[in-house]
Amino acid sequence: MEVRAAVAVAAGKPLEVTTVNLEGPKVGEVLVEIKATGICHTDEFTLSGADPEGLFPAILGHEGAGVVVEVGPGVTSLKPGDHVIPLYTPECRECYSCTSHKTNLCTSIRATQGQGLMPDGTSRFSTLDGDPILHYMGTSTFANYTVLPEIALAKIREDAPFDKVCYIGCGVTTGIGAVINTAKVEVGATAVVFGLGGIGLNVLQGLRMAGASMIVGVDLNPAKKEMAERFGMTHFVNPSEVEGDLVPYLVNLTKRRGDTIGGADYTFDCTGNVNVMRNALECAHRGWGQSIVIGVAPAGAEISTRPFQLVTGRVWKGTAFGGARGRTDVPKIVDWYMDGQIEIDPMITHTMPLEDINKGFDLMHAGESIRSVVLY
Ligand code: NAD
Ligand code: AHE
Ligand code: ZN
Repeated sequence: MEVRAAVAVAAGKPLEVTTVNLEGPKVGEVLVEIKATGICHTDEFTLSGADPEGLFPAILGHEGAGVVVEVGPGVTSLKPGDHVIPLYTPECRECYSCTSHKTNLCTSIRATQGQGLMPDGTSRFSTLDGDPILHYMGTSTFANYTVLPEIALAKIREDAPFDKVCYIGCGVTTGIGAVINTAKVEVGATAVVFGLGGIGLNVLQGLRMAGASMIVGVDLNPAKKEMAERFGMTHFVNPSEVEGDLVPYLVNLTKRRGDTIGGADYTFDCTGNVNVMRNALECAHRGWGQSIVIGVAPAGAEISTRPFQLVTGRVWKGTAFGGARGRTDVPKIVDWYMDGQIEIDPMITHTMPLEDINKGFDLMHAGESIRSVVLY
């Protein structure tokens, strides 16, 4: 069938909105009509050329929601009409990783997914001339129809609005999951969140849900302060306004009564900047502070710190998709939203048709949006 898609033709070039061919679902695959998709910083990261796994031409997008149109042979858990959220971290429930129950990083189709291909090693997308176009993160939600493996779809309730719950496909789950699944933050904890964008705000609301007592937000853009306060931030720090080094400033700010050292129980990097990651680790409390890396750093970037930081009990951890097992956890997060336990609407600051998708990237570059959502 012919579908409308925003194609990433080359690194650093705007997406080209055009008509492409999409083959129907093969064994174990599902054709989904995408109704809405968010634009995450990771899409920008790959489009910029900074992603070591970035391949072109490809159809980006990994934060979608839609409806099942057709299922391929062997698909048993989904049927046409089901409402779904695509999962860039699938959940096969059979591989060594899934059955370990130690990680959400299902490995059953990761190799082909990283090559922009379906599990059988081919692409379903092509140009009208028949040249292949690659998938991205196994989801390719910047197209109004896409094909995914059955194990990469979470079935969700039908009364959930696509234009909001698409954000659960990445940002909401990543931020809240980093707090609940990865850090396992306890009531009364102190926390510092670096980067108050689409991920950082969800870390904030995760911390609020977990009952953190002090939630410090750090961002170079002062315009992020107001929204961050709405999502639970108790103290705002703009590094460019801090006299002296940021780390001792934050260590002192998070010092509790009776503590002579200071430092936060939990810190989170939501910037992808390796210098920020180091600061985040080093302002975690001596002896037990955990620092969670969420941001995705460019090809070639490396983190560093004095090993003494770890010897003295700080813990450096990372998280992908907030440690969430997508088919199991995503429907529950949709319920949280529908029940009013988490907020999404204020973070969706802009919506646009697919034709204007590049404006969403412009708004992100200008720091003017939290989430832009493309409505099909
Ligand atoms: P965003 O652009 O919405 O937000 C980034 C924020 O960081 C902005 O508010 C910006 O002003 C701030 N910032 C940039 N440099 C800073 C600095 N030096 N100090 C303080 N603040 C700074 O991006 P996002 O969508 O929130 O994504 C954030 C990061 O998380 C990206 O690297 C993205 O690729 C990554 N990400 C990771 C996962 C995962 O599963 N691990 C999931 C989604 C996104
Ligand atoms: N391909 C990049 C890394 C990109 C990355 O870290 N992706 C995150 C999700 S970001 C969502 O916005 C992730 O889930 N990673 C786990 C995985 O298996 O890809 C690189 O550096 O090679
Ligand atoms: Zn994302």
